[in-house]
Amino acid sequence: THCHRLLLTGAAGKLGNVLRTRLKRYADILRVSDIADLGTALPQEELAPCNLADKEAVHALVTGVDAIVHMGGVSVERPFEEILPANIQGTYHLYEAARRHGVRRVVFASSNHVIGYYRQGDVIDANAPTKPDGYYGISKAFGEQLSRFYFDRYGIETVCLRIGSSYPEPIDRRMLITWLSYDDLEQLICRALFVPGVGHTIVYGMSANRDAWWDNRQAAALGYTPADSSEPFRVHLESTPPLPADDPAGWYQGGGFVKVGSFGD
Ligand code: 15L
Repeated sequence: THCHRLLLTGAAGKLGNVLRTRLKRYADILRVSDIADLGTALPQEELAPCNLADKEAVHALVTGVDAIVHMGGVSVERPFEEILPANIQGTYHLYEAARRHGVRRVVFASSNHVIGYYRQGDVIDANAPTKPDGYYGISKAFGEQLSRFYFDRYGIETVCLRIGSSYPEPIDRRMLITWLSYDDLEQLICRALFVPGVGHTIVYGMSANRDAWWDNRQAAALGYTPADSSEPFRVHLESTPPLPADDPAGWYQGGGFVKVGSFGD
């Protein structure tokens, strides 16, 4: 459960910033990367500012690392022109660099938005056909497919984490179901990094919440045993007003993402 040099992309992002302190436990050196300002290097850190859309820069970024936790890219629904360089070209650059520089394991931050157009209440596992709820979800489905290809062709192992809603606490009714605590996120990443022989695996990032839309036995097979649950927040969240019955955000697993776009014309 330890490696020499671990690369964390998206380290200045919402979850990246949380992982920046937590992932140090699992590596001698944590190389932290982002297009945004990373501040000053903390102990054990190597700062590596990088635009994922810049192929040569990504090759330099990946040189000398043992494993990658890829959190980088746009993390919400945006116009395709913004998703393309960061999420699609960027993830391609990362896998090409991993191949060229001999990296054998990647943990890819996918998202529940690859299956966002399933209905709330439907129960699916990680083998269900994708139903992305926008360009962001499509880019994450691309990352899942790309990593599948790099495993089949080159043997680079990836665990894709279809993260639900990773926040300090669940903050709306949907998150009673989709919430992933930071401790559980850390545990899942640790399993994804160090369990031998994962091949190419897709798992859901959810805590041990009472109700689930996702059958997460692929995560259980990695030894993931979530410790947290949204249950302590239920009484409060169920006292907040429900969404109107005609609001699609309440129909689909992707929630409000199904309403974002079409950006412009
Ligand atoms: C995501 O993929 C987003 O990155 C995050 O901001 C949340 O909105 C989350 O999904 C969610 O579905 O709650």
